[in-house]
Amino acid sequence: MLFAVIIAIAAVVIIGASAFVLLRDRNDGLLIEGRSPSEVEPAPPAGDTLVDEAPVEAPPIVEDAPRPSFRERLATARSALGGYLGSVFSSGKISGDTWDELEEALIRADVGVATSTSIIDAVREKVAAGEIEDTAELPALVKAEIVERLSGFDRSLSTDVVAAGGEPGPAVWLFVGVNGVGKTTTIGKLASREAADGRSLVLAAGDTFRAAAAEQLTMWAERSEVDVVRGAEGADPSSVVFDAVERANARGAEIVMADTAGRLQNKTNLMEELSKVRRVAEKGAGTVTETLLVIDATTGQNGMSQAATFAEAVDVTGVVLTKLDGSAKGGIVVAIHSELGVPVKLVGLGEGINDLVDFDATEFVDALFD
Ligand SMILES: Nc1nc2c(ncn2[C@@H]2O[C@H](COP(=O)(O)OP(=O)(O)OP(=O)(O)O)[C@@H](O)[C@H]2O)c(=O)[nH]1
Ligand SMILES: [Mg+2]
Repeated sequence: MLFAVIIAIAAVVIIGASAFVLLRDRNDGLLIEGRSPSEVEPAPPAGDTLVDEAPVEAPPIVEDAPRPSFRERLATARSALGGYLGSVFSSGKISGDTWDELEEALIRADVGVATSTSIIDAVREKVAAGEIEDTAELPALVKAEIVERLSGFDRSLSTDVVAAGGEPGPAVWLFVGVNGVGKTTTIGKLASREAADGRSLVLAAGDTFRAAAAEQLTMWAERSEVDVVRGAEGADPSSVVFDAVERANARGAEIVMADTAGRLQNKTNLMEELSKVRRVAEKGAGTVTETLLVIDATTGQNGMSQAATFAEAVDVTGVVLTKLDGSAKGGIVVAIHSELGVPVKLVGLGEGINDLVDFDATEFVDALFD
């Protein structure tokens, strides 16, 4: 009898301990996600093997967060620039050293050698003309020179197929760039924004290199309830884009946003493939009205060398500069405009669906300098 009671007590203790461990592990799972339980995406239905097959990290869901401001998200870039320029601006009377220090500071902030030199030459002329004498007055002059280099660009995203030399039909926006810069995420964010504005869209999963890429785009498409056209893994990306244009045309959709696989700019065959995608996008009823080069701002001057090669392969109409919320120093914005002559049209300020904003030169420069 006593033996039976001991067994029963032991069983209760073991079951209780197991239940405690199980519950604690579940809670840990939620905490590791870093989100509250209500924000965690619902589990896929049983039997859905997509999640197992595709190791795609779902972008974080911050659907309700307001669109961020440059000021708020450029804090890291601002403090980097402040660190480089602070001592130059506070050194007192302008001397020969001022120019060397200013040049070094601008180059360290990713403005690029050629652009830094041209900014300094312009500022020096004003100082020589007696406009200012003290370094404390330099920031205003440097800011004005930067704003001038960012001015006069058309940053709108065009759907004007006739202006682009085409016939009435879907406008195609092509997204290109090296691996991991944020092409697919940008399309996801932009699709959400354009769909909310009442525009009809079709997404083309032109990254056929990895099955996971189409999955990732499909997840974004589902969030915005827009149509997506996919091909088999390894399929010709041109044919996927062609099919998406056909579908858009049949449905009277206004825009096709075409994703492409990330590629290194020195891979000639892959750059040729991109030129082909662009050509085939216009074989049917579509007209490419935007070719957007996506650049990761944290890659600094490396992004500039990518840009030149991409611009040769496809006629780049604008740049999407992503990850400006990260460790980017921001000066690359100036280099892109003055060295490539192409405007930054959109800026990525985070991973969430609302973290894509139109580029605004004055707001950007104020956020960097103030
Ligand atoms: N912080 C931050 N992260 C971003 C931003 N844009 C994209 N990302 C992240 O960058 C990573 C890569 O994004 P993707 O959209 O998959 O990049 P991709 O260019 O499509 O990559 P490939 O298809 O592999 O060439 C993801 O973790 C995104 O969440 C941004 O503006 N800020
Ligand atoms: Mg991608």
